[in-house]
Amino acid sequence: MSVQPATARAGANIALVKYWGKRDARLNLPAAGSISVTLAGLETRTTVSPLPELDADELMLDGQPASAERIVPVLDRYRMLSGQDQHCRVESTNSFPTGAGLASSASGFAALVVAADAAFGTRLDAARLSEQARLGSGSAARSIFGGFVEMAAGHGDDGRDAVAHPLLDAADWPLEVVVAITEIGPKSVSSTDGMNRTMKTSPYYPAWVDSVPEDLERARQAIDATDFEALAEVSESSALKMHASALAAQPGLLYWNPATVACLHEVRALRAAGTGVFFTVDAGPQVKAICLPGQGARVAGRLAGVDGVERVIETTLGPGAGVLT
Ligand code: 2P0
Repeated sequence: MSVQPATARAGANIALVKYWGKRDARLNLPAAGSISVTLAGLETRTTVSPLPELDADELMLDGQPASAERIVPVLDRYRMLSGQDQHCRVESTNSFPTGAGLASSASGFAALVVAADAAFGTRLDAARLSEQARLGSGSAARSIFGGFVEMAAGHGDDGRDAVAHPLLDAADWPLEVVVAITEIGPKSVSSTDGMNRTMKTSPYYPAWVDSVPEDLERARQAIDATDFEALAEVSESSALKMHASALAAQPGLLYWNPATVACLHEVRALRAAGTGVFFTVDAGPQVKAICLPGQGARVAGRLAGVDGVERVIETTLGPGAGVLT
């Protein structure tokens, strides 16, 4: 069988119980589990095309030639699994700004492994696709699935059990998400480097890791009961603890700008006044506001008016990664 061109899409995801730290850097094995929501509107579309004349893999990212360094190991594994020694051109397009703390590596690697699976005809099941995505980027393992998703830290050394699984479909609790962009442009320190520095130098890192299992249990129960207030409490706490561990690294990782902090206060003021909304922040300055169904537009309007917010993106929870053609 020959390698066929294939296109896949995957949504970005936002962790509510955060992933920050690895137990194995080579295999991207997380030090603890995480829980996320997959988004509908922020997505990557990726086409993998075999090109007989190529003697190396090529990457086009948002229409521009880019380094293939991080995708070659992914394609190498598909070449090994399928027994086909074919180099490929990979064309990947994001519907949102790349490298701005909006998890483009998550949707990017999820779309890539699903497109490569179709192109090479390997027909991996969802758990194995999640494993392949994790090897590209830890958070990508979660974007294989839609709605509410849990990533397991796993126990083994080979990473086969460090994969994600779905907790609840988006349709069963259609929360809305507003992203407040407070700074356009790539973030100052990548997640990989930031978590590495936190692991090596932050005195709070062990306490952070120890606190995650209880947060996972609280979040699972909140999702199971569709209890928004309980999910709000555990999610804000997880985000703030993750940033506290990073702030205590040497030198400290300060991902926030003044508008980030202003948005956190705005979200808390909205919630205190009765709006169903809570915040989370990843390794960058953008604020993600998770809203009860029907409340996204109101939250977007308020965050758009915060000093320093460049733009807001409104979206909903969405499906897992899938093949388009
Ligand atoms: C998360 N982040 O749970 C956390 C919170 C950012 C902050 O997963 O090194 O790009 O490729 O595994 O997946 C971003 O980290 O890092 C991330 P690698 P990744 O969403």
